[in-house]
Amino acid sequence: MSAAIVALASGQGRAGVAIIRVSGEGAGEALSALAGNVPSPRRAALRRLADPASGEPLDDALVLWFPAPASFTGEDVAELHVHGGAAVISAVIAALCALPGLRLAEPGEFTRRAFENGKLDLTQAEGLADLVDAETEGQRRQALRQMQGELGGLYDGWRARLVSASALLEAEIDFPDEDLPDGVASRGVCAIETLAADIEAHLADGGRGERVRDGYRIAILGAPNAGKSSLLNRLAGREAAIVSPIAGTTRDVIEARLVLAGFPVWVADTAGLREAVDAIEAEGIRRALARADEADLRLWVVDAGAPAAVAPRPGDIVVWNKADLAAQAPDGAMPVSAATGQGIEALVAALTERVASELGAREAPALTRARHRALLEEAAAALRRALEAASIGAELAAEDVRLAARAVGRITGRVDVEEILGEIFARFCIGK
Ligand SMILES: Nc1nc2c(ncn2[C@@H]2O[C@H](COP(=O)(O)OP(=O)(O)O)[C@@H](O)[C@H]2O)c(=O)[nH]1
Ligand SMILES: [Mg+2]
Repeated sequence: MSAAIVALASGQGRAGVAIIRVSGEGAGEALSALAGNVPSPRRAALRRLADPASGEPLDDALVLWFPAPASFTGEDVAELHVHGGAAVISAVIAALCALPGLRLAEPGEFTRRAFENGKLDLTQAEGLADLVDAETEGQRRQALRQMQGELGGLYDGWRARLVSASALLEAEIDFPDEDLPDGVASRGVCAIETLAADIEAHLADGGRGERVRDGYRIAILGAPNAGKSSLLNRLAGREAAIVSPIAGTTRDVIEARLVLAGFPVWVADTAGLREAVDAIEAEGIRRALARADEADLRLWVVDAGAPAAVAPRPGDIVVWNKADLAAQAPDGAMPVSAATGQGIEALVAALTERVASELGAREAPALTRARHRALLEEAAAALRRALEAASIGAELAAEDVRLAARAVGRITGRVDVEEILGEIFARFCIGK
């Protein structure tokens, strides 16, 4: 067990209750130094806390004792539920840190110890970080599934299958002239083909899990004066973008964040698409087109009073704006009036349905991070090489399968992870 660390585990600022956590060697002594005798494991007890140096009473608190290994970190853990005022918290933390061997925790240090003690794998630690950051229902659900080990279980399963496929190939290397049971090597090749297909299908999920974390992106596009900025303001419910009858008003990309179907959504208003009159507008149009390219969905706004041609891609939505002024919407376009609000509810319903169908939960857990994507791409590339090499010789193939297993193992932290640990845990806040 490592030396004990101390931190505020609950949020900063005034609150009814604040939770101070101590983990490591000496946590039990620290608890009894402040609270008298240690309560029975995992049972809350009311105690008068006092400063061990001066005897000065600090607070009345609920205290809990989680002896190793049945604790969050896998070490001895004490929790002090004190009154959530700044002076109480700092006095209790100061009294704890004055005890020999205790110090303040670094960001993410509790979770790092939990990982090092095998309480969770790296994907679970990342899921925990996402759960703490989750702002919408969809984010909470995805983070919870990941924290509960669904994604890590999938990757560990792949790693185990890769290890046994490489064993089948190695059997052929080690006993080339002996009579192996029929088709040992070809069973290895077969297993690799299936795994490569599974990994590639997971990679080709359109970034669903990453969208749930970072937000689904909608770009509003169309001619100047079509009412793009008015539409953004309608959707956002506030004056996010400047609206004016002067064409070319919007030049930069302006974004508003919405929550649709429980998922974060970024809606971007852009400069109107036309021949630019100056260099700044030209840059605005360049940015608009770049945003259109990255977006998950494009809304093409057409001015019903002066319809201009638009270039929707399959799946894009055409919005027939200023329906209060003019003619029937053409087939397939949604009539709205950003000015009066007419048709906005139907548009929001269509967007909600789209976001829900693209990001909504599936059976299989989604890929959630660029870190996982990079390692899986490495694994998939190694498997493609292995399949090519298999026709030449088992040695080459076996080496590539081992590389693939290593890459997948690094996602959950089963193999050489030291260098990535610092990066992951430093993103946590202190006390987590
Ligand atoms: N009558 C009517 N006018 C609108 C509507 N939407 C926008 N406008 C007006 O059209 C002009 C251009 O709007 P704006 O949102 O700045 O267009 P953008 O250049 O596409 O961003 C402004 O004068 C708006 O008040 C609408 O639904 N009906
Ligand atoms: Mg505008």
